[in-house]
Amino acid sequence: MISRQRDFVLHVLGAILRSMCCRALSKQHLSVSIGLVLACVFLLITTVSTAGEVTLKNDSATDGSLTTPCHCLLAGERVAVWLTADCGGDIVAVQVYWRSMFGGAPDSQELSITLQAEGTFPTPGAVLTNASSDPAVVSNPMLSDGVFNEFRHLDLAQTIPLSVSVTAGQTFVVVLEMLNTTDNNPFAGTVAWDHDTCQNNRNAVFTNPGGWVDACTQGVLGDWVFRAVIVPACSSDLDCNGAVDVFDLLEVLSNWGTNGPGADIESPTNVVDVFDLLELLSSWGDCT
Ligand SMILES: [Ca+2]
Ligand SMILES: [Ca+2]
Ligand SMILES: [Ca+2]
Repeated sequence: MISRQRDFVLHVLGAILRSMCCRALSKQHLSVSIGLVLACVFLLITTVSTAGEVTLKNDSATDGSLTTPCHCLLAGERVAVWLTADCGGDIVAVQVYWRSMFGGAPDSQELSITLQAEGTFPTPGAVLTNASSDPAVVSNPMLSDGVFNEFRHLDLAQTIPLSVSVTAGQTFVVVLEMLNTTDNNPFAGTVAWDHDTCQNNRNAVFTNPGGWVDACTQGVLGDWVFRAVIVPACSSDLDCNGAVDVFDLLEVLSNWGTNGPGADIESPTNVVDVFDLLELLSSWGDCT
């Protein structure tokens, strides 16, 4: 009897607390007491879902209209972007923004998109390998005008997932090899650059003749809009120190209620809220 009464009291208290949590947290009030936050954490811990992905990029293009298409490439030429992984994890997708001058270009099938080692700028290194030791080469990518074209498989039939392991601080190169000529054809889809300068040692072109050259010295005025999507090995390790710890907790709290991209580790995205806190706490400790 005593046990049933205790369970009943706990059940009622839990319901009251959940109600308080939902009201307080839905208003994004960090002023709610620490005790209430901790109680909410333990009551809501079962709602944690999978961690998110991180997109690496050099460019600042938030909109395709804020790019310039480069109608400058011959068949067989290549465009390369150097990206650096903040934390270790797996590259699971690459993205290429593709556009024509006026829009409405037909889709273009190009030769390949390859992930390569850092090499020595402006020359990329060896081709990286997939988790199953396949060369990390997306064959015959189909690129559409005016969108970020994302590739998550190595083959057109989409049977071989892209999955390349990288370590924290590792630099790698995304290389697109052209099958079609876009030089002097503003109606063709092609690669594009952003509008706030071309960063050193990040953008290259393989010219024919000439070989690998720094794109910034060839009239390219911005960063190529190529990106890589990574699933971090430990998404809650916000400062990449190898553990989910108090530094990461402070980062979440200091970004509470904002869209702080450095602390937005869990859906809903674009807001740092209790779900990010729960994800962090559920993975507390050393990254494995
Ligand atoms: Ca730029
Ligand atoms: Ca950390
Ligand atoms: Ca979030």
